[in-house]
This record gives sequence, C-alpha cells and structure tokens, in this order.
Amino acid sequence: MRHFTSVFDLPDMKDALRQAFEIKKDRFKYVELGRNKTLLMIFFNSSLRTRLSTQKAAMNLGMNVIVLDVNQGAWKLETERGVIMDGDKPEHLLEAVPVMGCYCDVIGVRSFARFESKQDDYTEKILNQFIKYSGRPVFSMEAATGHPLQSFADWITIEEHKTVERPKVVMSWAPHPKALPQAVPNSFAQWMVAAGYDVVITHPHGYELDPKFTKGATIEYDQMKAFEGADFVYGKNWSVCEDAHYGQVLNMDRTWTIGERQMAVTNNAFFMHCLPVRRNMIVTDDVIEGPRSLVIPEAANREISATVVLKQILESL
Ligand code: AN0
Ligand code: CP
Repeated sequence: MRHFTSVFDLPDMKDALRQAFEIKKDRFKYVELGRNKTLLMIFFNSSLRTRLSTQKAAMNLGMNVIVLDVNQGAWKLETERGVIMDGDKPEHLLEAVPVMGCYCDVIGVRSFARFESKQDDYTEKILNQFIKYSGRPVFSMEAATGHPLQSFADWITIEEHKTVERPKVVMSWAPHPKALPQAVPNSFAQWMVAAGYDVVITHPHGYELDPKFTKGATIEYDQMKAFEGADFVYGKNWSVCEDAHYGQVLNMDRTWTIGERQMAVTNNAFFMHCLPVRRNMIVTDDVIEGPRSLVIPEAANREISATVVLKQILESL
C-alpha cells in the first residue's frame, strides 16, 4: 500500500485485521522494518491521540520521527495557486511540500476541513497536494473528509468486544457548541459498512452526511428508535454537510446528548467516541464513565491501527 486515505486503500481488509491482532500481541515484531526510515508528521491542527499513537507506532517499527506543527514555528503557508503573496503568508505549499519530502520516507498529514469551500474540502485539496508533490507515500491523520486511522481503531475495538457476528452499530449525532468536520463520521460510516455490520445513523434533519460515505447504512431520524437493540453506540457531532449551510451549526438540542435514557433501549450497548469529547454535550458523565464505555480501549487501538498502516506502507517502499 502506498497512500492511505480511506478503507479502500487497504489491499485486504481481513488481512489488515489479522495483522492488527498480531501486532497487538507483539508490537515490536517488525521493529527492523523501519530502520533508518523517517516518518514526518505534519499537523495543521491540534492533536493528542494521533500525535502520540502515530509516533509510538513508528517507534514500534524502528522508525525515526519528525513532527512539525505548521502553525507553531514554521512559515505560514499559502495554499492557493496564483495568489499575489503580499499578505501574511511568506511561503507557498507548492514549495514547502516537496521540501518536506526531501527529509523523510513517509509523510502523515493532519489537515481538517476549513469550511471555506466545500469543493476544496471534499476534493481533499491539501492532502492531495501532499500526495502529488511530496514524492513520498502519504497517509491521512484526519484530513478534510476522513479519519481512517480512527475508523480502523474503532473496527479493531468492535471486533474485540462484539458477541454476535454482525452487530448493530448505531452512530448518533450529538450537540456541540462549535462547528466540527464530517471526517470522523464519514470514515466511520464507510468503514463499518465495509466491515459488513448492520449500520444505522441517526441525526436531526439537516445533518445528512454525503451519501458517498453512508451508502449501505440506514438513516433513522428518530434517535430512540435508532438505538433500539444497538450493540454499539458511536457518539459524534458534525456540522452541516449540505451545500447551502455547509460547515454550520444549526442545532444544539441537548435532548440528543447520549445518556441513560437512550442507552436503556439498546442491547446493553457499548459506548464509543473517538475523543476529544465534551461531556454533557455529546455524552453524560455516567455513560462515558460507565462499565460499557470503550473510549479508552479505542484510543489505545490507535497505536495498533497506525502500526499496521505504517507497516504496510514501509513494505511498499
Ligand atoms: C475533531 C473532529 O471532530 O474532527 C477531531 C476528532 C478526532 N474534533 C475537534 O476538533 C474537537
Ligand atoms: N481521536 C483523535 O484523532 O484524537 P486527536 O485529535 O487528539 O488526535
């Protein structure tokens, strides 16, 4: 595998899962694979889990790691071609990206949706410039429309906890005060359908995701109905995807906050969230602290998903 931007880049899903369990048993099994290879992680946005788990994954594989926070210490980057650069940005992405490629073997990029242009976000303009101009394999550490390392970790977590072959997995929108990208829910929906689960998505009217990512999932606008019989509940906020209100927050209805009321109608479901999470907006203290909460094991599995992805990229070098 050269680049990793979605589940469809994996040459073989089942084999990737097998490798995840293999690496979980022995994280250093492939420690020779990355010797004298350098990972460069580029962050345009904040991160706790992705930063730490991806660096740890690279260390599991014996790699060297460089981390760059573009907004802290690097030159501010212009991303539009044709701009007369007389403003506050001294460097263009079109030079910066190939320069970055000179110093490493693999590049991870975190670049959230900017909500300035849906077209730019949904064509993954920034991530694709890295793919096109860096000369290196590139993987998404959450780009504008997807967060595949997260969904892979979520999948590992569900496989570890499921008690039926094809669990009912319900992804629920929940309120949040700030506009968040659709990357996590897009990837989660796409990955869970690809995994063959019974996938239900529930959200208020106006929060429909791009059908490209939700194809194969059932949309249910009644949250309580959606939760009935769920084996896994995945909480997440996202902003509006639809063109006319793209990136807006239309609704902060806290009746959608996931609490005991909703969990009571599930099949004793596990609660999942990618983190960071705003308590008592997305989920109540009791549910996230409860015995069925998987938020910490999910975060732990980020190291595993990143190790598998980096391993497969290193094998292609
Ligand atoms: C980001 C998001 O919702 O995409 C990152 C989640 C992994 N969350 C925030 O910005 C709070
Ligand atoms: N879940 C996740 O990607 O977290 P960070 O934003 O902290 O990396």
